[in-house]
Amino acid sequence: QTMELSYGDRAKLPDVHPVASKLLSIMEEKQSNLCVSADVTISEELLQLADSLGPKICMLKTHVDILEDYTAAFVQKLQALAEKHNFIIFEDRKFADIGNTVKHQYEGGLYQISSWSHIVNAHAVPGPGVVKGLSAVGKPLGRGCLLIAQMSSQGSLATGEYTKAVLKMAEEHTDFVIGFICGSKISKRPEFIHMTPGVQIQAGGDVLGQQYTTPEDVLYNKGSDVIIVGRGILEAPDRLKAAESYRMSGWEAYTKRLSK
Ligand code: 6AU
Repeated sequence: QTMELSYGDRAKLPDVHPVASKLLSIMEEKQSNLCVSADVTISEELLQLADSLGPKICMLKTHVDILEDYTAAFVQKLQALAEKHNFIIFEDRKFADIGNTVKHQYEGGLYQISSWSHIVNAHAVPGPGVVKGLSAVGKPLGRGCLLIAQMSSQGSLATGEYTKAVLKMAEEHTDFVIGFICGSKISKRPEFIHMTPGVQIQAGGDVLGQQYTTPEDVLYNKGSDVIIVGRGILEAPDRLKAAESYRMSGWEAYTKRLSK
């Protein structure tokens, strides 16, 4: 029976990636393992969400390619809000191509993701080249990457041996990969951060295959570190109240786990 390290302890591990360390420190300080998935299509609404929910979250996840009015000025404002409220920005781009292509997609194009997003994620399907390509751009900027080891959607192919291979790929690139998108804890290495989407107060799903589990299940039973919540908060009558309730149940489940 070994005592589990707290987020704060893990932030101080000698081999922890700087971005992972920053996130873990924020989690400890703000008592929040909540990442809000800001899946809205108007940039003003996204900024307003970031400003109002900012104090409750450790991280804000974006899908910039669903915005209908994206501008460079928008990301500057988002960065300012991340500073103001002390949260990490995670662009959920899900890179999944050969190294040379993802390098361009990460650095260039309309969005220039590497210039503003602290964290991005990638599918491991292409093999290690996808990590090497992203790392060529992101490492010099001090960015971090999550590998998608499992998915929350029904019928996901990211299971079993695939998940194990993703874990191995992560272990071979710890200078850039800081953790996973996953349903449960898959690595014992405390420097890795496990992040889980498909979370709502009530288990269930949507009509397009999304499957939901509860914060308690994800953080206490499954041993993940961060809950990623979109519609559970976005579709609530009072988003701030909903965010606070996810923050609180997330934090309670985590503290309960620590004293297991
Ligand atoms: O809470 P929801 O269902 O409204 O939103 C969940 C968010 C969406 C998805 O694109 C994303 O989480 N997501 C991911 C991520 C974060 O990579 C992986 C996955 O397996 N399932 C999932 O829902 O923005």
